[in-house]
Amino acid sequence: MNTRSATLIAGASLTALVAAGCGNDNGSTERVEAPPTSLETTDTGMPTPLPGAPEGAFQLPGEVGDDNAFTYDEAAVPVGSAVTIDSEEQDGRTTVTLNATGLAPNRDFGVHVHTQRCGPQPPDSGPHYQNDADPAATPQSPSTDPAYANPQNEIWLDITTDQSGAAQASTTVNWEFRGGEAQSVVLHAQRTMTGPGQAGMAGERLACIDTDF
Ligand SMILES: [Cu+2]
Repeated sequence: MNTRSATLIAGASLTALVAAGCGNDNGSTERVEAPPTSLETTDTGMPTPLPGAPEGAFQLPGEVGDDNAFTYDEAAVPVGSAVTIDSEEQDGRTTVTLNATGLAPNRDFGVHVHTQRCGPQPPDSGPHYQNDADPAATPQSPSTDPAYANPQNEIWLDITTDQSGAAQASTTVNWEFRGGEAQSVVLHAQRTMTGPGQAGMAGERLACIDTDF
């Protein structure tokens, strides 16, 4: 009986693979007959975005690729939701635009450009990118001085999603990025605060997307 249920599960997995567009019609029969370990290997080797998921779709940490987009909170940032970031530099100015789809509807997110690439843990993306770096900031105590942690010296792209979970934001600053020092965009749980001692803070990190600026 164990063998039979294992076969059924394998069959169900195969259906999922085919539905995801990753199956090979000609190989279907062979895959059904493959031992479960082989199917598991195939499963983890699959590209992770869901069927029809747009580029930049969020995944769970651990499914590491070249350009990661991790969700740390599947309720707010479901697997398969997506954020695309465009950045244009011209004449010493930079415009960054965000387009989001599939996020939790009707809620706020604080959004910023961070310095490090996304990792399995929310803090991996490091502090905010600043044009003029706050001399008082340390790795343990990031800048919360409004003279530095503000939307002219950092990139802030706070959003409020509509009822479908979509949102757009755009910001323009009077500087260009230093190459390689801004590597991700982080979605936080709250709108970004601006007061002394809390400027730039926006609650927990819900998701992170690798972005080369
Ligand atoms: Cu941030």
